[in-house]
Amino acid sequence: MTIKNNSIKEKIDFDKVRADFPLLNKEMNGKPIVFLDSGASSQKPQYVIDAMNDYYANQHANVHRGVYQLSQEATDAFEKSRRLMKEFINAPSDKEVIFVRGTTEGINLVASSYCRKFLKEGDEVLISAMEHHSNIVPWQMACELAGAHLKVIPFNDAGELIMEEFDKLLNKKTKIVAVNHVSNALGTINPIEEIIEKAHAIGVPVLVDGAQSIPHMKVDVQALDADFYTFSGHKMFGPTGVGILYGKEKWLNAMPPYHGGGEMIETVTFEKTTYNELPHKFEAGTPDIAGVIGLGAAVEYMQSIGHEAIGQHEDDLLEYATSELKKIDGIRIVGTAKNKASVISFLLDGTHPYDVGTILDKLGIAVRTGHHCTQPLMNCFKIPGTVRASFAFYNNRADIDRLVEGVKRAKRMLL
Ligand code: C6P
Repeated sequence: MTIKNNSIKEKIDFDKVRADFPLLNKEMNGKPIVFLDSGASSQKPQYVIDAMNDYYANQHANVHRGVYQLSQEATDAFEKSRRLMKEFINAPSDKEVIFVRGTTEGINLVASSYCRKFLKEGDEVLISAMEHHSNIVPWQMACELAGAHLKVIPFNDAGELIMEEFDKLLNKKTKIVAVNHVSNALGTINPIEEIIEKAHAIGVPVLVDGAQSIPHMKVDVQALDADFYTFSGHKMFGPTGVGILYGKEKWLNAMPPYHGGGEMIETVTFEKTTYNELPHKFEAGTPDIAGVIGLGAAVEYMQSIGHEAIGQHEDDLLEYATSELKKIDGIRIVGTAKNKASVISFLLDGTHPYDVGTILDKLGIAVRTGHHCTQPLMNCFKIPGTVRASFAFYNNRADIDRLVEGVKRAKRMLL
């Protein structure tokens, strides 16, 4: 499969795009699958699958180690992915693009390494009430270790951060702010530009959890001026087990390494070890080489469609799905922010999300049910969880129609 970069803004035929994803032609419970759980993990185009197979069949060797041709070819393919990613997020340098296992590891790396150096007793870490557990627990652990305090920005009934409260919470004791760009449970797109600007005004760095933004929108880490930006490959049409931590060089240089082992060292003696330069200082051990190569292919694939086309198509789906679901009596949409990405969480009066999800499954419709790893958020809304439909550019209006019909059927069966 060959692809070309859609930088000249050709009109994209999304039916053809959909055909690139082999899994979307499968059935679930005897029905053609409607896959509406891309927020959990997206499907993979053949282009990504081929790139990974090709590496294992024709290129496999360890990277950064061998003088022989095969190892050098594998290293070139691996480093090509880093360059592709650098351009994709507009990082100033590929030294600032660290391969990690995913968003969770990216956040843990910063929470562990940055906080070991910079977080002291009495300091504060500022997060929001709509964070995924991955952007809560690592900071709790770091605060516990340092004797520091975790502070939380609240949100309003629509699921939008209350920025006046952020202004009050941000202060000289704050050592880092960590917020998501897009909420996985609500779809809210947070005003991270404003958060970063205000935090920088008093010298506080910001980590952005980009797990749910990167599949949907153009991310330019320089324009945002983010200090750290982290995301997972598997939500952006790439493989599982690989992701990115972008970090400004000044911070990454100042931070101690996270994991110790091969590749991250310059010299080792029993008395003392000196560390490798960036990005290798944070990449101990043999990496997920096939994953990194697959992630590079995912970047090329997304560029072949273009962010503008992706954005327009998904906005249309979000608008259509929201208006169609709202027509069903008893539907409550949880997360009604003005600025939203293609996620719809909802409840059906008098039913449990799990029961609705189970009926949808029997109809071939894959949605996620439960707290979506955001228990504190659910507690704020005083609900146990939601049914969540999350879209990608391979979805279409027919998928939404099947969802709406499925919810109506669930309503008839459960009430
Ligand atoms: N959210 C969801 O269904 P990992 O597991 O490391 O790839 O991503 C963790 C993560 C961090 N932040 C946000 C905002 C996320 O949405 C996720 C993953 C999935 O919503 C699985 S729980």
